[in-house]
Amino acid sequence: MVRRNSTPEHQESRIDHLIENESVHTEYGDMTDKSSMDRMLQSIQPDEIYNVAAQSHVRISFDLPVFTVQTNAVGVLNLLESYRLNCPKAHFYQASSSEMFGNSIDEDKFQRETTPLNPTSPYGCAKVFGYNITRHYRNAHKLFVCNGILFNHESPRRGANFVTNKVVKAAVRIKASLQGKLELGNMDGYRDWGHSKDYVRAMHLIINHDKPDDFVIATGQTHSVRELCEYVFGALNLDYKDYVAQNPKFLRAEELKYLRGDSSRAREILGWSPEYTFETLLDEMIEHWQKIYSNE
Ligand code: F7E
Repeated sequence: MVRRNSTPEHQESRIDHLIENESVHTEYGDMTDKSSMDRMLQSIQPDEIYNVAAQSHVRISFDLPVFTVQTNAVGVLNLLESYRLNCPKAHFYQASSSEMFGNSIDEDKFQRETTPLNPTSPYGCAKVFGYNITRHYRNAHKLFVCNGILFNHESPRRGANFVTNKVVKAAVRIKASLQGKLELGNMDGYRDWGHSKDYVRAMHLIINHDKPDDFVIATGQTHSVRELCEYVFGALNLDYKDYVAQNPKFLRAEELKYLRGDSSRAREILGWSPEYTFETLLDEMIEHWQKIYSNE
């Protein structure tokens, strides 16, 4: 499902290679327009539905709180209703998020399926609604719906306004003398960063499990944004302290300070474990940007 965009060349540019192969078929739709989902689900009758649609940027959700809630919360309800009425035999995956935990941490300093949800952003609040309404549809209507509670997942395809790709891209540009400085927000937040390929594999395992359930997907390792900078600039033989400055415009009205996920249930029940580490993930991202800027 693709959203209409005023410049057609940006509509599907990130999946052009799949569309050219004809391995993907797209239709216009929007999470705030239930009629678009009815049309699609009636005609396609899918076996599996993955809802990964969202206004996914946490800081921007403070600027666009109503849009974020309409898309990330009411949008999930639109899709669940359309699914319930048009193709209830399908399996349904809801992209829930570690941002739902907010500043709630268990005594052993991990977050897991039983950790209370205490969100600290409009994005997190909307995701809590999406999570709860998905569980409600499972209990009330006996549908095969599940939540993956995914911690941060990254790859070279990550948008460059999320911190991993922002840091990697800037460090490679600084190394190539294409840029002088990098401005960031809070450098003392901790995140549990994994690779999107590992996490998409987990989504597929969750939706194909023999019963619908909710699972935390995380690496179990946590690093601060400062440590991220240290690793990335260090890999390029640079000292991040010479280049990184704080700009308050990247701070959030309420910061989520610490995330570290315990994915034992997914590891035991689904047999999932990540192949990438923090370091191999970042090495792949560095290599990606080096290839792009070596041509300039
Ligand atoms: O921030 C800090 C920022 O925007 C990570 C989304 O996929 O994961 C993602 O949400 C950390 C935070 O991701 C900058 O304050 C410092 O502590 O890359 P991020 P996020 O907010 O954790 C969750 C699981 C989702 O569900 C979301 O959809 O980095 N930070 N300086 C910065 N972050 C950004 N973006 N830009 C900065 O300049």
